[in-house]
Amino acid sequence: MEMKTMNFLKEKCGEENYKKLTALNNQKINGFVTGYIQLCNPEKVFVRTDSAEDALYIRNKAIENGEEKKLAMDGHTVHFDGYYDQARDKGNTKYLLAKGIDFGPSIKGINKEEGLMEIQEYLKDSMVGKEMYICFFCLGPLDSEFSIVCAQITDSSYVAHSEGILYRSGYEEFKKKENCNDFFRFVHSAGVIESGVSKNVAQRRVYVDLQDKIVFSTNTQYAGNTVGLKKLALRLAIYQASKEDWLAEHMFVMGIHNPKGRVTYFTGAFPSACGKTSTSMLPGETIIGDDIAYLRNREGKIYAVNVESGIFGIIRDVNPESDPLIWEALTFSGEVIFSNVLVTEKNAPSWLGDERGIPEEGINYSGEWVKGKKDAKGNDITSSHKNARYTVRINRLKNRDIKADDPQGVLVGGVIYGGRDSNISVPVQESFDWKHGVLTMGASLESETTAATLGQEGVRKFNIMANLDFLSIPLGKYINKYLNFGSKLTSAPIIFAVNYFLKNSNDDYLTEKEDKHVWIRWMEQRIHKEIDAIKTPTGFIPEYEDLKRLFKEVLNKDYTKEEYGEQFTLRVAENIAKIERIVEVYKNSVPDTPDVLFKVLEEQKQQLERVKAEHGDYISPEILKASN
Ligand code: SPV
Ligand code: MN
Repeated sequence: MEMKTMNFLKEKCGEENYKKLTALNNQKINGFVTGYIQLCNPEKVFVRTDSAEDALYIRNKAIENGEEKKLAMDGHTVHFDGYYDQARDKGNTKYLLAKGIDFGPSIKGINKEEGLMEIQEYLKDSMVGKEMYICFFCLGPLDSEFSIVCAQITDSSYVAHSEGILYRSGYEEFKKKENCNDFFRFVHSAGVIESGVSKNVAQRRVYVDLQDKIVFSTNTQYAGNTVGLKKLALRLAIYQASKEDWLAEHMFVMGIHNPKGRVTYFTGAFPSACGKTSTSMLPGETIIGDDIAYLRNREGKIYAVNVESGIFGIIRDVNPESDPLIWEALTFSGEVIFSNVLVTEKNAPSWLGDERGIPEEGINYSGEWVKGKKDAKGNDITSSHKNARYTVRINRLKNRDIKADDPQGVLVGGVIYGGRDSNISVPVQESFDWKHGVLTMGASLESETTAATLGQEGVRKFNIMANLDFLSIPLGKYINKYLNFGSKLTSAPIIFAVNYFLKNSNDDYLTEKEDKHVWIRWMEQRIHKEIDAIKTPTGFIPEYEDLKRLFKEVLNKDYTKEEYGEQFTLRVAENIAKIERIVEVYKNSVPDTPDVLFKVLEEQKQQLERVKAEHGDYISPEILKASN
């Protein structure tokens, strides 16, 4: 390091932090840190090593500076994001693209020079009077071919604290990699803080530079926009994976245990707030991760790891009956950050659907709150936000899988795609093969929007592999990548589709929240070829007798033929209309769509037309079975 830089860093960081930083012996890190200290101009700098002491320092800072407040229970804190900063901001998340590069209309880009200038302007002096935290983490297990080391600069102790819970520490990993210059970088500033929240949300920006593997985020606090290692890193990882031979997915990883002790691992991709986390935590099964997975081909088989070590989960509807494991982690002492919940007069968190009743008043993301409070536009302010969250380590869950940190990953037997679909697909079905699953289930995924992103809720939207929000390569390329990945497998996992949100014509849900446990146990038996299934134009569906047995075994419920008939009726017209919508999306906005997608969807449509001519628009599973 040049003498000038050395002296500058020493002066800004202080002796101790300077030592921690330079012990890494990493030129790129030194340059990175120096550059952003110069630009952001913090009052102080803190370097986080992997020590418990450093983690505690950051947690204490969050409490000291008011980003988090202590709750009554030991280890619990609450954090509030601004009223208009409660979800991922898709509109202001953009890729910095060189002139002439375009990812197609589904992926937002901005001219690189222009975007860089804008964001550097926002970051300039953004940390005056604040402390800068420099943190090192590792995506994926330590010492693993899956993993990627990362450096995060932030002025938010809440962001740094969250990352300490959500990710494996990576300071020592950086040391081991000796002067490595290939890592992900994140620079975040919450910008001007007023009453504890980012003031200039109108200038909220998340800009992603894929070539330099760096993401900038500013004027926002919500973790989905700020915690670099989460969705910002996923965007970088998808790009990197596309150049190498692996996949970066919006997927849980979990183990399903049959009564004889056999364990089969599944990954599952669902859009936000569609049951991904609660599936991964099913009691009696084991969790590896709930949100992001890396998948690699080893000897013709897929292996997966959880990129994270904690959960940033939606707290709405977490209650002792439906999610007993996380309920326990959230209602006993131990480190938890609650965000955007209501804080009661007893200084305890309260959230929608916690089955303890909504208090009359409290403190929430709008300040002091009383029942009936409305915002400036006259809209009701809910006690706790619909996208309120908890941040905990996975090891707080009693059913953490023993292979959760295995650097080899786990062998994947099944891949699941799910969306919020009120009137088309049956609760569970199995694809005919990898290609059919990828194209008709993953690449054709639609889901009704939720509070996890800004904008209107309940609007049906195309969401390829539940990963559209994070895609950093053109869609056609992504599909081809999946197909190629599959073609190199000698033993591909089976692809399934689930739908937890099917309704009848009275708008009532046809399935219960816990029924997902039965669907996944059915998939487990299908993978091991223990049971037959009924072939339909859209995939294989369960036989009644198998579900009846599983409902009894798993949930101790009597499952009737009427329920089965209603749930597994093939809705022909709805399925045809969906195919037509998906074909339109690809035709109109995905210029590089592979032909095979149109071919497979057309074949499926013709099959549907054929059965429609014979049996009409709604075909019961009995009739489907009889025509097998
Ligand atoms: C999601 O919205 O998919 C999440 C939370 O997992 S966020 O960090 O906002 O992406
Ligand atoms: Mn997610």
